Amino acid sequence: MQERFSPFSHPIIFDNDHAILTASEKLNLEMQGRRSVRNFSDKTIPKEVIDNLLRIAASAPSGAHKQPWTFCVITTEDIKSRIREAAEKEEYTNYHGRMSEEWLEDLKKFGTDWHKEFLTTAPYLIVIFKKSYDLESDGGKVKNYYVSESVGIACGFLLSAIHQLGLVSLTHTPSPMNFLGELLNRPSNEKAFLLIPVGYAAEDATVPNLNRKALSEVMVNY
Ligand code: IYR
Repeated sequence: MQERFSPFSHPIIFDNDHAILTASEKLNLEMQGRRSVRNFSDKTIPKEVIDNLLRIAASAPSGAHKQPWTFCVITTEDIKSRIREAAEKEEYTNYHGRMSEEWLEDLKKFGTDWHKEFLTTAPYLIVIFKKSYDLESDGGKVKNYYVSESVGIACGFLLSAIHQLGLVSLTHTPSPMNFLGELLNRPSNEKAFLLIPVGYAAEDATVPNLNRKALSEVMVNY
């Protein structure tokens, strides 16, 4: 039988000296350059890269280590077109009455509308599904815990890794997202959580000018 515990060994050695502070500053600077991008190049990326990105995402912690996620990777043009068509249909309704005036006002600085060209341009679409519960082969339900927290953390790992490789992504939430489960034939225990196009930024890509809150506004020291 496998032992319940084994010694922990970190793959990176942290040394509390100046060099390490510099490394954390460098990582901070690199991560500050991460942006949500809506203008994608159609240039392809080796599938092996996506496989490794998803290994990273799937290494995230989860409630009771249940790993309550499924990552669907879409490259087939026909499926991308059907996703785009369905997403644009929902978004058209969102932008023409379903979203409040306040919401539309909040979105003005992003220049978004119901057109979702990136859904057919980006070489990869990753749709993350959360498993509210697990299904056994006999149809029995098995409980998962802190599902949204777990899947959210996995998506954070994924976005960070995509950026650190020099690629770009967008956290897209066409709403409602039920059409994704139907289109991709997902079982009833899976609910679409996020749709993330992944690729290179288009050469003429632009991003809105936004300011991040200062650390002093988001951190409270006790
Ligand atoms: N899902 C819509 C609207 C939208 C909502 C939020 I909150 C954003 O930060 C950006 C867009 C869309 O994708 O256009």
